[in-house]
Amino acid sequence: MTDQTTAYSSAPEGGWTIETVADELLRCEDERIERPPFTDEWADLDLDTGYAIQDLNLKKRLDRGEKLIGVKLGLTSRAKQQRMGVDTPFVAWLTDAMILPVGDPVPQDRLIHPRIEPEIVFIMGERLEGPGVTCAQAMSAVESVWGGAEVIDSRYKDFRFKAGDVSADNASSGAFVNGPIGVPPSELDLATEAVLVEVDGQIVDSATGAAVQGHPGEALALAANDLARRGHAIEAGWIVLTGGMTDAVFAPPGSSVAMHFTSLGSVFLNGGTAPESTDPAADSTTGQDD
Ligand code: OOG
Ligand code: MG
Repeated sequence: MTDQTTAYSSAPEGGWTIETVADELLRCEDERIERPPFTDEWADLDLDTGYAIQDLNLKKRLDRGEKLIGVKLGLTSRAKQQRMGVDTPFVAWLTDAMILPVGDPVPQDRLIHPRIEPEIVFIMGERLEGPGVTCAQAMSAVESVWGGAEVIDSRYKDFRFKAGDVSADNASSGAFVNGPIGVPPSELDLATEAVLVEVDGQIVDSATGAAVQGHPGEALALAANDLARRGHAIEAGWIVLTGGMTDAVFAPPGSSVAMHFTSLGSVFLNGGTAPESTDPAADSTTGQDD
């Protein structure tokens, strides 16, 4: 994809550790390097080890000035689980560096191979602390519901990973943007709220909120309960991305993606232009031919 694709590090002598994987993942993110999954070399890198790596890198993100603004769920729909070959939903961190201002193009200059997926997004009115949180309790802590688009970007080549790899990689976090309308949860039926995914003028996929754990509130409850195991609560004011409702679509330079929600409006994302460090010939392509 870029001229940097071979610049990943091989396993240190003695094998990978939580610290060395964390460093390598953040370096790959900062330098736009894709690499093979660590589980190729470290078979015991499981979900919880991945969480320890994720938490270490959250600390580094905060130390360099980013602010923690919420959480995202990964692999909460069958569509995502089947495509990625991982069937465990899990939680990762959102910082303010991942906010994509409305109207901005896909930030190709800081991403490796972005893909976009539609998500139901919550803004929390109250703190939500597990364990034992139910869907109804979770929904009563929500202030508003939004339609959103997440721009995911795996540090793993071809998005090939196991649960431990992807939890370590902060669930392929990249950027996200919210739609134009936020409503109180009582104003709509989230299970039947639908989305149409449009790429370059064609509708390529669709789903309803029920695709996400039966109801996106179940995903929120799952996040609260999972975070409780890790000593965290979901705080008032946080943003929660409940997980891709459909498989993600590619977002190359020059593409045009829109997510049309039935009640929550449309989110439009322009694929932007190729970063200067990549093949200069890419400037003259539309992204559709490659
Ligand atoms: C993992 C990221 C998962 C979602 O909504 O399921 C995620 C991936 O697909 O690379 O953000
Ligand atoms: Mg997502």
